[in-house]
Amino acid sequence: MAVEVFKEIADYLVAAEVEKREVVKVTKAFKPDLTVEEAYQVQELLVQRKVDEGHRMIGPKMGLTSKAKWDQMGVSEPIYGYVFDYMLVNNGGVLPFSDLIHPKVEAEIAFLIGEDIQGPGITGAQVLAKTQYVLPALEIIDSRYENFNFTLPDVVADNASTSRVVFGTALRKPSEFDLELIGATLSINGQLKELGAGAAVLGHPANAIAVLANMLARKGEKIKKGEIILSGALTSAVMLSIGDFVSGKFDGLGEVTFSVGE
Ligand code: 0L1
Ligand code: MG
Repeated sequence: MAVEVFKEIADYLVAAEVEKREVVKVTKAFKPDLTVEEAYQVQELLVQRKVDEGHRMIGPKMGLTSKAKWDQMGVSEPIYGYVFDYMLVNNGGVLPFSDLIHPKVEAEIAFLIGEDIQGPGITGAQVLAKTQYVLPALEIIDSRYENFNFTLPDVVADNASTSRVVFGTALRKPSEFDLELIGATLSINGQLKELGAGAAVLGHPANAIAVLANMLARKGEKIKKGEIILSGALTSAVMLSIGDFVSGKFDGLGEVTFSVGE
């Protein structure tokens, strides 16, 4: 019985994404007592649907990894979701606004994983040892819920609001940086909107990847070699509008840009 409801919820959220329309949150429309654990079961069904439809997974992503995000969204723990190939936008490319509902952008550090990472008990230092490269990224989040209004189980079921990603082209060894101190700015149309440092992400972006490895281990899964993983936002998310030119500048990692088209 429960599994049928979970499938119905996954279909509801996939339809909202495909039809580009916001919907009432799941804890209001279906199940007020949905737990975080159940929400991950919904997410798994949603992710499986994308795989069955032929989409290639780029990797998991971490969300809600900073105090800024917790304060912004009224929650207090990290979550994960999954990025797929159809979500990729070229660096310097155009993001069609009409493909999305109410997108926001945030600056992140991504990790290209060089060796499998199997939790539990993984630390940030172990993640760094198994990371081939780090690269800058802009994540575009697009909650399927009205006004980005959700509880923790709602956002977990909704694949952590994952929508689009622009990866930068600079691949650098993590040993070349102190990722805790790395600074980033997020500007729109030449105006500084947000700024942050790596330490905003659970003290160090590698800590977020370690938390992910340990969360995946609870369901017998691991981080896999070759995955490119967003570690979470250094800043608050900024609303996008048609005509915006978005630039994220990362200390030592270069610039990532995109334009918002119609
Ligand atoms: O990547 C993120 O941190 C997004 C997590 C979901 C919360 C949101 O939609 O802002
Ligand atoms: Mg994010």
